[in-house]
Amino acid sequence: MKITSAVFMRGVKGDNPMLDDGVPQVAFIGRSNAGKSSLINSFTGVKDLARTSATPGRTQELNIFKINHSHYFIDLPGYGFAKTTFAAWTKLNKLIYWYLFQSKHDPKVVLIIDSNLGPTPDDLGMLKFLEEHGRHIIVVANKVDKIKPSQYLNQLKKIREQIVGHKVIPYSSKSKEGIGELSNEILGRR
Ligand SMILES: Nc1nc2c(ncn2[C@@H]2O[C@H](COP(=O)(O)OP(=O)(O)OP(=O)(O)O)[C@@H](O)[C@H]2O)c(=O)[nH]1
Ligand SMILES: [Mg+2]
Repeated sequence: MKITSAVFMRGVKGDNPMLDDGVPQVAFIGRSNAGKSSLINSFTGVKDLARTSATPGRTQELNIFKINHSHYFIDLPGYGFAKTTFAAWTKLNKLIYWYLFQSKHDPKVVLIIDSNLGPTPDDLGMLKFLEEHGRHIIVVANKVDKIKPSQYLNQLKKIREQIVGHKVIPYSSKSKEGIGELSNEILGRR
């Protein structure tokens, strides 16, 4: 489906009436630096829609974007980022945990992993939690442009062996490889 509009609505640190207005939500989660915000920018074609950074820990709130007047994309802070104070780390993890598992919101979840690293223990733990909570899960192996061409097939095979029971979409925010498949999964075919 073509993206016709993508607008930043607001950043929230907890519940907000906007999240109750019935617009379907798609949440982007993953380790810090996995490329959640970059994926939103490349997917929507709006370069600086979501703030990105080479330094992990950039996204600190639930950032809500409205896509095609039909969906909210929720850019979440990353997990597994320890280079901050324990208090700040705890607060961010609480926010992620609340939104995904304790609130009444039931977003489609796009779990983004770094395809060069493969799924980390944190990623696999998150996947398990999501499964236990019956979430609709889409797994994206991001940054495939960074895999050596000779390693590409083998690396994806290794990732797929660890992500059992889910489709894994190879993606690159740089080259936009995988954008069609991801669009079908997130927004549906047209
Ligand atoms: N080569 C390459 N680099 C990428 C890709 N996606 C993201 N990056 C880079 O990875 C870094 C982190 O990207 P972000 O989008 O800020 O990551 P994030 O997951 O939102 O990080 P936090 O907000 O800190 O949790 C940036 O330097 C991006 O330019 C990709 O597909 N290919
Ligand atoms: Mg981010």
